[in-house]
Amino acid sequence: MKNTNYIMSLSMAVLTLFSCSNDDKASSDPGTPTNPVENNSPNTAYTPAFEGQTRIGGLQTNTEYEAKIITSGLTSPWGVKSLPDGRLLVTEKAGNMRIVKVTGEVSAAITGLPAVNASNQGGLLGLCLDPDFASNRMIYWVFAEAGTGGNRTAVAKGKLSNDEKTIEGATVIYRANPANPSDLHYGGRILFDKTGNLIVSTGERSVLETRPLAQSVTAALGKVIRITKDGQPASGNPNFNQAGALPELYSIGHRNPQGLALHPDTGEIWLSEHGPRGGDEINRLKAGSNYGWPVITYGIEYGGQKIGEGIQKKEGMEQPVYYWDPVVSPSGMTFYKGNRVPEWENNLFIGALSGQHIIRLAIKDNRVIGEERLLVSEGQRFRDITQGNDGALYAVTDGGRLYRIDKK
Ligand SMILES: [Ca+2]
Repeated sequence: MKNTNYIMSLSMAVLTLFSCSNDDKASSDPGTPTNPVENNSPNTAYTPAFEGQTRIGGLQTNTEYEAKIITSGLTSPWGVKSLPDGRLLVTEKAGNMRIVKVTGEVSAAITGLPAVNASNQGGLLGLCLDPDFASNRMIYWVFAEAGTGGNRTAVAKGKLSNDEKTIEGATVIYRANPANPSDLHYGGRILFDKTGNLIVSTGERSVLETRPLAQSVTAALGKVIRITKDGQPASGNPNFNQAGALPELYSIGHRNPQGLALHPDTGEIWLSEHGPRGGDEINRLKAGSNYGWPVITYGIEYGGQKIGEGIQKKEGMEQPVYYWDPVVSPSGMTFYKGNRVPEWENNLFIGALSGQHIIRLAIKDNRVIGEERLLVSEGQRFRDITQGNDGALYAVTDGGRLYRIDKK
């Protein structure tokens, strides 16, 4: 009953807010929230830290848009980014990188990449292009690497050859220590921040032995790191004020963050992470902050037990901007910029794996004000989504599809 009141008062507030601006057709009007999109019961009776932190009112896109399958010929694609000419550069989990034309033609596998460990959740993961790609043709990517002591999340870079058949001079520039035999929870997204440094998300590798390392500033697991193009700690990184603290750390206390996006207006970094049973999160990153895992969480163990002390809030630990219970498994994400679909301006789009849809979150003053589920009828596990240079959204699915989503 309390939740219903939240939502009713929120929708009225939003309605009032936007009814004032309808005449000037404010491009950021996301629509009027209605009932939440989630109908299933939560796994817990945990209480949100603030109104609208979960189960916000539902939205519906009014502008006519369409989703076209460009190709179904990919094999477990994991990351997608637009090249300057509008073609898509895609990673496939087994270790291949390919270029896909918007007409659907898929290139042969690009050679020259270091070997990946593709067992279970590992493989070739996220990618990004150098801000100067048009002149230097440099690409950066994350992968699961087998080595002494087990597996690591690793970062490599290389130059796309002029004939686009190979990556020249591929070099591993960073490895997240310590290694562990687990082949789960690698994190795996990468982007350039507004200072020209690389931001990389790493997972806590899932097993009970490594899970607490998400809180350790001497381990690179369950972190966001900020490094130069050569893999060195970036200047201006936060100081965690502890002996042995890794100088590459940007934020700590993450579980398995598979989504990163740069806010187009603020330049802030937003992150998605998989929770356990309940407790998937969207976080807005602040340098030097602790995002709580596994001390605080809105989820429980898969077997139903509480995690740690079973607490959701603690001094010195950040609250998620938004969370889901039950989980939707949020993965790659991007902010939408532009007015092809006017109500999408500055909205956050996230691929949902177990949820089998694309999540649209409308955000105002760093709080979620509405949620929509797109492409639900496709029945696909959406792994990554990006905005192309033509303004359309492009999304890849575990089933091998690449979608183009745009105004009709
Ligand atoms: Ca958290």
